[in-house]
Amino acid sequence: MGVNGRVLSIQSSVVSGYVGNKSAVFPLQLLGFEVDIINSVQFSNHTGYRQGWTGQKLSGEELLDLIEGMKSNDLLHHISHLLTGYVGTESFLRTLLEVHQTLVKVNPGLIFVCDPVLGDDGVYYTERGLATVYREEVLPQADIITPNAFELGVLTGEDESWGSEPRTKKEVFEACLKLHKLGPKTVIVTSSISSETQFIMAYASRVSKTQDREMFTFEIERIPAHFTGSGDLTAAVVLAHLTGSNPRPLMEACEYAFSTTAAILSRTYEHGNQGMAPMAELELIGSQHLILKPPLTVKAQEW
Ligand code: PXL
Repeated sequence: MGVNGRVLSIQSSVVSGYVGNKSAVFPLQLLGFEVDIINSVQFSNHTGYRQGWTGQKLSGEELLDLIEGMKSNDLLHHISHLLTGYVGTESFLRTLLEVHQTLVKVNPGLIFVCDPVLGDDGVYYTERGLATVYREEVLPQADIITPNAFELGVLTGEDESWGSEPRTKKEVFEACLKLHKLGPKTVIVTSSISSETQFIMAYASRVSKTQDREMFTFEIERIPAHFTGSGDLTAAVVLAHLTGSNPRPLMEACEYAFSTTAAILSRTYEHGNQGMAPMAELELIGSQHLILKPPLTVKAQEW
């Protein structure tokens, strides 16, 4: 297999376990992407552990310093994708935008895949002001975004309260349309508890240059546990199947991506890891066969 592209992945990293880059890089590499890795933080473990975590954060200046070094060695021109995930502060998010601008200058065809991490299930785990920066400054630059339903509600709501979380298919696709109008042509809603079914729901919405619209819904088997890092994994496999040198159609790319995450979560769960810290870690390495060739259990429905 040839190389599918070169992703600059700017995400957190943990020494032990699988979130952020630790969750995204291995699948991307398995699926044929070169990955240039910048760790926005390096923590001992993810932040859900009972005894806390230790580690360091990269500052905005340190990030720009790394990019400067790459630039002077002509290492930016072959970057085809920028992938970003959890960002803790508004200032670091704005620096990421500067990095994006630098990359686009060097490669105008760059694809920016942004997971606008803000929170989940009605709870913020970032500074509230981040939502405004995402909405007003980041989304206009992003090509593909992967919010969960809570983030979709926050990004499209009148205020930043979680009461606006869209729950029905109609509400979700209306919210996606609002996001398309802000910039991203592709919106993939990675998980949502639906008021209409007993499944976890996912959604994909894409507008073309001529404003034609594709919309799909996906029903995903619910696993009775919460896993950390699964959103980071999903964003990476969405990037891999939807873009790259042989992109799949939207519907198929999402079937592959959601089926991959579902298979890894279910394998992790079956192996006795029931999603309780300190064991809430994805079995990523042992699941490489599922990344390469996922059983296609998640099927798209056209909306
Ligand atoms: O998966 C999101 C994530 C990313 N980075 C760090 C985290 C988490 C979730 O807990 O702790 C450091």
